[in-house]
Amino acid sequence: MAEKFDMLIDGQKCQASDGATLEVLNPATNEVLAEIPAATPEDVQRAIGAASAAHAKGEWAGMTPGARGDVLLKAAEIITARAEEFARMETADVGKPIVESQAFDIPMAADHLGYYGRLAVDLVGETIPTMAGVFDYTLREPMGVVGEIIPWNFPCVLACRKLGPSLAAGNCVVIKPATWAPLTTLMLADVFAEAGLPAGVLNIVSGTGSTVGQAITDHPAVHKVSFTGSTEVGCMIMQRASGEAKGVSLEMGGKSPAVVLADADIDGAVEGVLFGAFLNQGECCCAATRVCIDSSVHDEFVAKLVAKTKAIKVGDPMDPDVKMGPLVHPDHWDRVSRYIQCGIDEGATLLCGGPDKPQGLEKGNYIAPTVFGNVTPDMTIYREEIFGPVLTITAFDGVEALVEAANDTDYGLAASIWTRDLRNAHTIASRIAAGTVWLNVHNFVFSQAPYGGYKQSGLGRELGREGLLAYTETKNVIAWLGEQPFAWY
Ligand code: TAP
Repeated sequence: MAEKFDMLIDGQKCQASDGATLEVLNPATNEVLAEIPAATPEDVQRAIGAASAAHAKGEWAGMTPGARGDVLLKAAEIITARAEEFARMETADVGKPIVESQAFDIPMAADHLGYYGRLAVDLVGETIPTMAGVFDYTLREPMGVVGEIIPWNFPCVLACRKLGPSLAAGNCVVIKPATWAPLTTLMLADVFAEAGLPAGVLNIVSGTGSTVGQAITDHPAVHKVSFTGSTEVGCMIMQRASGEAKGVSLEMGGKSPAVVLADADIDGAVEGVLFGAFLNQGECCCAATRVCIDSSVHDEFVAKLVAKTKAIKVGDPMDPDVKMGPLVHPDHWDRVSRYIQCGIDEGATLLCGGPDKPQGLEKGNYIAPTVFGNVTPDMTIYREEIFGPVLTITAFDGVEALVEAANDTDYGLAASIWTRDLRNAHTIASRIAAGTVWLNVHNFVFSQAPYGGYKQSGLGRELGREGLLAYTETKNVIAWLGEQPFAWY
């Protein structure tokens, strides 16, 4: 029988007020894995009311930063102690290989909370020299109620990426997980209760984007909406939030290039591009989806890459030998499969993989890792975000053409450069319009380093110190200390 999950409003685990639920499918079988509450707009109203009341009460923001940090550190500790349970749930829900959930997702989620737990005591203002008789300083204050909306590809990581800094800064939160993979986010209710977070400070509301997401975005008591997801929905959220001049931060889509120069270590580049392209079935915002390679090393790279891609074991994500599980949902499988067909129809060369389910894996949303050669920059698969295990390879002549190709996109989330030449690496890094540039590696993200996009990939930064400041208001306090009152008239 499908497990029934609760949401969290005002410290109480609950179902939707009208009892409505949504089914969550196991992507490996498409059987029902769980039932979650489908919150109504009134439920969202109640959650935002609870967060507003908690903010007005001031208990959380009024605690010492060290005490707030301790709650986050405790939450990190609980997740770590329950890591295997969280990892298995993440894999069952998203379809990602269990080895990835164990090695990356759950440790990184705990690391995000731990990092912001430690940083909470370091949220400091400045003193600003201005003029004689004036003392000017800044205070970093919480914004109030923050609405957080996350996607389905790294649910636990991305929930903690928002909860860590927003709670460390003293805000109260209403968070909405994605409908296709909400389970580990709902599990965080117990984690934070056990860690000692006061009731109402964190509310977790499940349901569809059009009902729950929109109600969070539109509510006047929400001071900031922090969104991770597609560029299309992110831009719509920005528009809707503009009416009340709400704060908005957006982490959105990508079409990140892997730029392979003539002097690259080709074996290293092949390994790195595989990790960049196929981690999490390619359902990764910063995935290396476009290889832009110097013509002189194209053939060697392609031969080695295709051989290694064909050897990737696709199958049951709970199998520890599997490195590629199913896509998250049948609708998403349709979308990725259509893109692959489109690549074939537009004349790219299918080097491995394809639009059909691999033999014996028809029940789940499986797609074999797919590589296209002879891809030209006008092709749909070169330009649009596919969000699946689909890699395109395009040859260019020389550094200038490669840099131009890397920047020839509406997105600007990330890029990697593969070269042995230090000077080239750093010079090109400065010329690429992307929030993260990796040199001889791809897909590395750290709690302490800022992450976010240029162009249509986003607005604002998460992680690092910048990620904490993004959940604060700066108050400037200007004091007149002169012996006589300041007088003009
Ligand atoms: P979206 O369809 O944009 O959904 C993201 C979240 O927004 C979900 O919780 C969704 O709810 C909600 N939502 C949908 N419509 C909404 C509305 N009208 N108002 C408010 N919220 C709404 O993205 P996705 O398919 O889950 O994720 C894939 C996308 O996320 C890709 O483009 C990927 O690049 C991007 N992404 C970016 C990053 C970073 S860090 N830049 C990280 C991960 C993913 P439902 O689930 O109910 O639809």
